[in-house]
Amino acid sequence: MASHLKNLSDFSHTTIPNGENYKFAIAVAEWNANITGALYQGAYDTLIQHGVKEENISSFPVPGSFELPGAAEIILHKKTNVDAVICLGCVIQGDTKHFDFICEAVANGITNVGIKYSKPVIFGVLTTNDEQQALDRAGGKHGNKGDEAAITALKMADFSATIS
Ligand code: DLZ
Repeated sequence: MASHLKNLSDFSHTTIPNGENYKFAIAVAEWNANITGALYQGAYDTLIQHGVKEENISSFPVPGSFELPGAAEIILHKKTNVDAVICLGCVIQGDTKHFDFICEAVANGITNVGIKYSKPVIFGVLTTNDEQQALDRAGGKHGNKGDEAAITALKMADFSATIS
């Protein structure tokens, strides 16, 4: 199908696929739970709105964002019928280098798990300077990045299913 696209503008409004045939796992960090709870609600509601069945969404809380790649790995290893994993977290800049270590580890870890299992593993982790920036992106003035993560998961699950 991609070979019929003639220029970049053809990519700009790809439709959001119906999710009725797909199974999703959501791993969500408990750190900054007021933010990650909103991301989770946004992701869950968006999947339901696009046809995903309730019984095809499994949810897994983990302590912090650092645990998300490991959780995704365990989920894909044990639940082989999951089509995509959505990882949700919120890392807020502090006074130490902890922020940099966590962000880099999570981004690299999520990338590597997806490649290892050849399945979409979606990076829905806010990395912000302060709590207000996170709130703005968890149902505030910049939308809800949980919704966006769910749409990405739907598109990538469908992408994977249609590649032969
Ligand atoms: C330790 C820590 C700190 C300081 N900050 C955050 C954060 O802003 N967001 C987050 O999701 N997790 C944080 N954590 C916890 C780590 O992700 C992890 O759970 C611990 O280092 C234990 O591995």
